Amino acid sequence: MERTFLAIKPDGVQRGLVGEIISRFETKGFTLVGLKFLNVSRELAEQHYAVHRQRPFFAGLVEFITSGPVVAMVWEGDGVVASARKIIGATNPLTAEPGTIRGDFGINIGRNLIHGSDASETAKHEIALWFREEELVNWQPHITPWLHE
Ligand code: YYY
Ligand code: MG
Repeated sequence: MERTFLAIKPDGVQRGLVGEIISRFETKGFTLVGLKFLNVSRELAEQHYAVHRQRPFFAGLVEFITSGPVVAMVWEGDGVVASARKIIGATNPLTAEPGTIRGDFGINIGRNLIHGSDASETAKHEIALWFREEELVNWQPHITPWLHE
């Protein structure tokens, strides 16, 4: 079963949007398999955003993501990687479609509320970076027959 890594960034936590954001994935029908609330170390932040190392916004991004607690999550379901990216919306909240998390709650690219893995391979890498295997819960929600034929 496909999995993705999502993280509610410090702005989402500080603005009291944790419940609202989790709700979008829960009501869609995806399955929560990992959840933790943590202060991100500089080392983890730099590893997580390693692909952006050379970009001008990298230092500010690491500063921001380590500035307050984040909610790190793993969600499971068919097509969850691409679907979660749609639910999250475009990187810049100003141009993100209304109805998406970023489109509904943000106005600035440096405060875009949530991270979501961009591909299945990236998701595997990010899940391993943020979670130990025993922190992930394998379970079968009772609602499954009402979501799948
Ligand atoms: O995957 P996504 O979060 O939508 O965007 P990325 O292109 O991977 O960039 C990661 C992160 O960096 C983005 O969520 C905000 C920040 N950022 C920025 O502050 N300024 C930019 N011009 C581009 C990205
Ligand atoms: Mg990205």
